Amino acid sequence: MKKEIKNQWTKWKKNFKKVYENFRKNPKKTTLTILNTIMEIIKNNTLFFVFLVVNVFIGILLRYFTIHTVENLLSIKPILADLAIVLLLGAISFGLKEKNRFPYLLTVSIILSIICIFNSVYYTFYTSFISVSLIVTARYAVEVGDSITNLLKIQDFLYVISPILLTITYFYLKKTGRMAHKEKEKRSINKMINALFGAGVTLFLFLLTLTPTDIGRYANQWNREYIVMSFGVYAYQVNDIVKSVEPQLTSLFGYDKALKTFTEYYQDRAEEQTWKNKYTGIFEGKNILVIHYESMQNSNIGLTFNGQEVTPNLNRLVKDSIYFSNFYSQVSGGTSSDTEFTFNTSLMPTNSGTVFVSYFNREYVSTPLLLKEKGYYTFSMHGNNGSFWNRNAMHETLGYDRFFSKKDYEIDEVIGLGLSDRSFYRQSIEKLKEINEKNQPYYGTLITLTNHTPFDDVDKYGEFDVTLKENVYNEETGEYEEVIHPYMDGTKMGNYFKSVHYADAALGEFIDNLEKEGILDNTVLIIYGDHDARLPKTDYRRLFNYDLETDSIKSCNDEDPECVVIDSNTYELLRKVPLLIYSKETKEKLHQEVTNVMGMYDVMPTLGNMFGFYNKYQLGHDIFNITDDNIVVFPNGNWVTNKIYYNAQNESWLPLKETEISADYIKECTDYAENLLNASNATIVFDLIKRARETEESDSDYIEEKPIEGTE
Ligand code: GP9
Ligand code: MN
Repeated sequence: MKKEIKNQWTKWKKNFKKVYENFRKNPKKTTLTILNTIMEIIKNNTLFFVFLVVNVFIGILLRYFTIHTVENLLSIKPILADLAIVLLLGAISFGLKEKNRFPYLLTVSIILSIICIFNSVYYTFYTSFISVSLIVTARYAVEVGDSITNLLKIQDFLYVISPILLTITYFYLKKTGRMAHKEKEKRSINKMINALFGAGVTLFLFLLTLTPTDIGRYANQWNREYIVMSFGVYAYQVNDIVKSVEPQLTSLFGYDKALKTFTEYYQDRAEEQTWKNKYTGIFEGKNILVIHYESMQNSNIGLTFNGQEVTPNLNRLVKDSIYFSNFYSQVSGGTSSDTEFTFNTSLMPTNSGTVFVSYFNREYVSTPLLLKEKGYYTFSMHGNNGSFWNRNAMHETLGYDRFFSKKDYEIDEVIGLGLSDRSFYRQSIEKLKEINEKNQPYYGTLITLTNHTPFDDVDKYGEFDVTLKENVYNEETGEYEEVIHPYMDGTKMGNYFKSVHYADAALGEFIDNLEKEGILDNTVLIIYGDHDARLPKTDYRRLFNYDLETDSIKSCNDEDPECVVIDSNTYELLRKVPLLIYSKETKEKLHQEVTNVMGMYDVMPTLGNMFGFYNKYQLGHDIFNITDDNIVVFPNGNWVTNKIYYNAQNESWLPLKETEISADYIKECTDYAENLLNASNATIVFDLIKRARETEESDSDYIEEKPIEGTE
């Protein structure tokens, strides 16, 4: 091989010299000769070149259909990266016997098109690119998601053109006899070296285009859209595979860097809470009931159809609660489980895998564990299988004494995914009565189920009209007549509102029963929407910009200030969820609306201040301490403050206040977000809280064992 490379190198040098000299003498003729030679090379290696072109093309197609910008379509960076990888993969084919070449190229093309298809489908649902680390959790998404046929679009299958065109070319070449080769069984080492050289040059050109930000983001893998935009989907997937196996090989690499990140991030953290405000200790010793409200969005609150409230009960509760109206969940691929995790630990989801599934065996400082130290009994309740999201194991890790799951409930009424909320609450009340009698103080989490996508069990939700009724004067009869416009009827969002209305009625009954049973006398109720319902943008456009004359969506233009533009950034703001703290005290005097931006990771520090517990490793803040200065970081590196929503994927932003935004401000917040995500990831993946505790323990052992001076 060494000899062949040397020979090829001498040949290239000689050819290059010759071409250069000819070019100086007769540029026109030489250019023509070069073009002819290229054509000749392509003709003699048609299959290889078709392989290159189609696989680079499907990479471009994927970026276009997911990220949707023209500059993205024309961006040379990812094209170079895709080409380098495809060249490398194609080069290998020349090292194979001729008869194995086509099967090999076909297999690679199938794999590459599958990568594109999977990413395309995944992007539709999660607005992000797929991770192989999520394969273990894929079954959860399949079990609870929209039926797969609802998700698939024609464009998801365009990528099969790669293996199809390759096959057509192969049979065409075979038929026309161009495939026949004198040395059929021979490997073409020279061609392989040439192709590898081509891959090397392309890679070099690609590396020249990279900025330090590109490299940093590739290494961290938070910002998946950005990576695909700059590195192409193939390089993204390669990196994703490396990142996904990394945790399995923690002891082999990454540990030292992670430890450094962790140590630096937490080095100035106090061992105990350092601040005080008027909420410090107000609920000390009280019971806590948490309602994890499936897919409940903040935009439902106050929304009406023909004068009927979508969530009359929640609206009533909001008035008597400390209501956080600018609150975001911070979920990644682990949705419900990510929220449970962040709510209870103030850490973020990881950049690969799902914490509940991949990192359930780590050590965390959690709300249930801290409350247990204060004598609380802790439990969780959910009508679905205990194994779903690996809750059986993870609820134990989080410190719940008891997890009441499907096997503890009678499945007597099924809506959507399983046990209906009404039946779940009814059966839970019985368990709660007992706990309230025997186990005070307690901390309990109730995880609801009915209001879950795909919201198609409409018949069971009960009546809720999402049409638009209008009273129109009829000149002929001289009377007003009711005209019904379809509005949201038949849309996914319309069905969602029906489902929400059901879930709200069930919650209303539950709270009435809690009050009746006296369970709320000494209990604080925390209610949060676990994440948004992932409703299509077009449904929001219809909701806000409905043209009842034509039963269609008005297209926004500058002349219409009423028109609500729904782009990818405004959509993110609509993903807000509600958070409420409700108790006797809030009903009497503490009720208020808190409008400062807040994330799921701020709940633990905020509650900690009220109930008297503190987590040194919390990433969020007590909202009553940080107030206007807060920042909510999302798992993909995007962030939001009271001033702007920043999209780190495409570096665009949406102003939320009329103030000057400086480049320094954006940089400062973006760095803050990246440091926080890196620290969180390092903490979880490398189990560093456990390590910190063990180090502290061994340090204190050492101090204890040290002989007291002068006693020896
Ligand atoms: C299933 C439920 C749904 O038990 O918690 O999980 P999600 O799909 O929302 O992550
Ligand atoms: Mn959920």
